[in-house]
Amino acid sequence: MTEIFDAIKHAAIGISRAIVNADTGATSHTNATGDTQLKLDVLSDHIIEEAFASVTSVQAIISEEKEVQTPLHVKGRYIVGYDPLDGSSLVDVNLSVGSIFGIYEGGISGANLKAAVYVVYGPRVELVIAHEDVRLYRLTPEGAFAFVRTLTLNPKGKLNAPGGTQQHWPAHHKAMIGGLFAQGYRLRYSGGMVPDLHQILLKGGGLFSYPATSDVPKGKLRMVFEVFPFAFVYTLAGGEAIDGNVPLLSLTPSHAHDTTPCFFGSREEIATVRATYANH
Ligand code: FBP
Repeated sequence: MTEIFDAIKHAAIGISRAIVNADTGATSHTNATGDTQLKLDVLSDHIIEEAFASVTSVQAIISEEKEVQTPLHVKGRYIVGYDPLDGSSLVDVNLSVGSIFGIYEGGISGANLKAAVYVVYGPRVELVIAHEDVRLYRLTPEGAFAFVRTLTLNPKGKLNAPGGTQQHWPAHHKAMIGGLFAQGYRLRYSGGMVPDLHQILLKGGGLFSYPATSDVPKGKLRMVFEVFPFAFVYTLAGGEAIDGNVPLLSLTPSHAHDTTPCFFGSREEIATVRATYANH
């Protein structure tokens, strides 16, 4: 596993440089989910592919930017599913973006996730590794990731990050989100799931939600590349991650690009979600 984490660290440094220096214009290609690929998405994908090419424990990689798996080493134990540059449209407005990695053993399902890593490219470059516990690292001027601290979620937080277009939220979801604000929760939503979930995790807790809506009935966020890795991080940090009813890590996609409604948070906020969604 260490060599996988090292490859991710290496790729993260390359991507952080690309964000600062590379062309951010759009390509004419669309990815498997139909989004227009930015040059930076493609570049980040190449950087990650190159970083994993020599890692013999990796059997295959699968990117949010590609339709199918890329086989690497037949005797490798792990499949790495990743989103090379999540929230990439935010680069042009100079907000934080991120890379997300799930390390699977024996097929891509929530239960087969063995570790998760994400990188936040913001004013600082930070990397979080969830494997046995959840650890925060920060990129130093010397180009190394220095350990900062172990991350845990409080049983209850103060932040609320509600995703999706409100016009399309179901009534029970709207009432739940309104109820949290009525209790004093503060809105924190940038539109990038990596920095939004990172903020909640570092500030001790709260709720990030991306529900089923009338325009995206199965949610927007992808299980393999986005949802499972963060479900692993939040669960290991002492929080919970559910689809409204069941733990996200109990789900198995029928296609690598499947999406799901998702809720990540501290235990109290997730109890509120469970109570709200019990009859829906
Ligand atoms: P992309 O993969 O197209 O970048 O979408 C992912 C994402 O940007 C998440 O990072 C974020 O949480 C979500 O979409 C925001 O969606 P919305 O603007 O609908 O709330």
